[in-house]
Amino acid sequence: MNKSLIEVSRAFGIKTDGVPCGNGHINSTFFADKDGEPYILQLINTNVFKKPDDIMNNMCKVTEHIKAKILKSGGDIDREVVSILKTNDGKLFYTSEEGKVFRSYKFIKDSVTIDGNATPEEFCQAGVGFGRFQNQLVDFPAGELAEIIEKFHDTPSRLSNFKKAMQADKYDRVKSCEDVIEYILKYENEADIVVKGIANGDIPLRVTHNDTKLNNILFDKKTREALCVIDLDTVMPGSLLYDFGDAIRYGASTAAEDEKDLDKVMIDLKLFEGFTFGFASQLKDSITKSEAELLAFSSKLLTYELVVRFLEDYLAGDVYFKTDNLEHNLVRARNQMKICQDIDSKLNEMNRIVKDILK
Ligand code: ADP
Ligand code: GN1
Ligand code: MG
Repeated sequence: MNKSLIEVSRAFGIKTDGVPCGNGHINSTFFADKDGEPYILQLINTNVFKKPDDIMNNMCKVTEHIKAKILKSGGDIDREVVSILKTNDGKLFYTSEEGKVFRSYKFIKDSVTIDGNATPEEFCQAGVGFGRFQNQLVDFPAGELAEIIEKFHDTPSRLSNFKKAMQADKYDRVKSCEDVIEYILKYENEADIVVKGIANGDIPLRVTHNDTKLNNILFDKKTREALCVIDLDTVMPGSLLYDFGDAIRYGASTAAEDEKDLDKVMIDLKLFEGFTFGFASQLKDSITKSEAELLAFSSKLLTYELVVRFLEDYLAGDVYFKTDNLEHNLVRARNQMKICQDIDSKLNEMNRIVKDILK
């Protein structure tokens, strides 16, 4: 790694000691510096993102589009959108001698990510941030974007991958997770509601972020207002419901995604209300009736999808998500299952909150 880091630093004209930054499950992120200014250096996980060219071209197009909007509205392009640092020879990423792929961005100063629990006000700001991001891309020609990971939020396709891993049971793990398998199979009939809606034209296809975890948005350190949406690898055509549901499943939970004590894991309705309010403040005029009807349900669907994905990875031998121990993915799957169950018991109330906010 160190040899790579020296070589990569030279390619971008930056310095880094390889100090890690943030808590992503996919890429590896490091603090860096260029002429006294802070930067981020990121090792792209090419096991997940197999075509770095496509990712960086998408990212370039999307950030340029957003930049133009920010300039028009008198905003600050140094703080409100990701700025890619090109290599010394003008490339969007660098492939090291050992075949590792790196990119670099400006580190957005005086910003923070929230890795623990947000307050309802902060989570409302997250809603504003992700809603604004989607609004900034409302006129972006979706056909210009490469599909980075095929069928990323296609829950039935996730289910079918999970079933294959279950049948193969390569690591003899099925017997340790029968409770979760039973849960997944019990609700499989709900898995196709959004993909079907998109296919038959009921739900509009938009340009969406697709990975709206709370730690994928930067907040202003002082004001705690939403500043900039980051982690743009999965920006591609999708549904507004994916961004809403994924943000809720992660950020409105009362506990971390890998909390083992399930009594601590619930959906906090104040957080749900906060995010919904912020999100709707940016998108109220464009949310369609069919999207509004499924908004609360999308929180369950996206949580269910993560039960399926974490359990599939557990059964396949932990090949996708970064894990700290052999049970990490199973713990995450049980945690997400508890959120699904809690959403089920609160769905009527969540629908009422959505209706109230959108009226
Ligand atoms: P991953 O795909 O692994 O989740 P991210 O792009 O989300 O990677 O980056 C990981 C973390 O690094 C973020 O949660 C955030 O804390 C920090 N980070 C990333 N980009 C920036 C940036 N431009 N400015 C400040 N912090 C950043
Ligand atoms: C990954 O990269 P990160 O940590 O923001 C994953 C998401 C999952 C999430 C679960 C490209 O997100 O889809 O919802 O972990 N990203 C990818 O925590 O698969
Ligand atoms: Mg991230």
